[in-house]
Amino acid sequence: MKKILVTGAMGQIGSELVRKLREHYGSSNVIGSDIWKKQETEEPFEMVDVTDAKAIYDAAERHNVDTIMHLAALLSAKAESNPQLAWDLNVGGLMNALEVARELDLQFFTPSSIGAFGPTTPKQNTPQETIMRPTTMYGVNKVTGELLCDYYYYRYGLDTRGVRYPGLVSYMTPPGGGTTDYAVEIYHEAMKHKRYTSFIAQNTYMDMMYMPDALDAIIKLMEANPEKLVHRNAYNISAISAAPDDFAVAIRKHIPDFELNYDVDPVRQQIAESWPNSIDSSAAAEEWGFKAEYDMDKMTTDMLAKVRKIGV
Ligand code: AKB
Repeated sequence: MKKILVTGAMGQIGSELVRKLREHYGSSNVIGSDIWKKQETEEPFEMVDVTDAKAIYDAAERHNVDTIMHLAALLSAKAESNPQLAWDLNVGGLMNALEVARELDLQFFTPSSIGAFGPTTPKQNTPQETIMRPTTMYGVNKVTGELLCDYYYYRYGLDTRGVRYPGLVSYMTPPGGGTTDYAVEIYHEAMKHKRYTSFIAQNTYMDMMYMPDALDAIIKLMEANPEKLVHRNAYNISAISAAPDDFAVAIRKHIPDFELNYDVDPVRQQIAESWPNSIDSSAAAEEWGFKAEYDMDKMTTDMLAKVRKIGV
């Protein structure tokens, strides 16, 4: 049975991942950690600032974990507004977590992102291995992270694994500070006001995925036969390539008078334009059986039902 420390457990992925892992491996075997928590946050939970290597070490050792899932990070738009903090948290925090994993010999997962690609990367069906010259601090952090994870695998034999996430759509915890955040906001605003003003321009395509597929991918990858993992750090994975209008079309099947307008944010638009339109997930499919269950319509039906239920 696995015992896992999750950093960034209060974030968009972390909050749902901890829940899912607890269902899968048992509550006491999944230790959430972050720099803050809610009153109702369930134990086991540790207050851990990932820029403090000793805090990660102490939490991992105290709970005798065999795996770290390192999620604590600043997203792309926030990273652009504070590049120094982004480097310290996204690269410094990762380096600290990797060192703890090396010292305690732990299995290690951390996500990269479509943000690791840049304007010179092929835009359509972006290959697993291709040009990676990102023009954002977040992208620089993510490429560095992929290389660091490779380094720890080749140099120390550490069992590091990772995926390149697209924009993630979920209802439980808002993303905050990402370029793909519009894909979450649009559902909440559709439900509340039957209209949304997108900060990403019409016809700007990016990869997207519904959270249940993103969580399944982590478990599947971490349980995969290591001998099959040729591209172990940072597999392209995607479910949907979409522009804002594609969300509107899907939402109108449930809310026919939904209105979509545009008020483009130049910073996030520039980031979006530097990323691929659609990425090729075939290496993940071949090497560990990645398969997304949710397409745009299925995701939209579920997302609207969940947003209605929680009354946001
Ligand atoms: C962001 O927009 O920054 C993230 C990502 C694609 O990594 N959602």
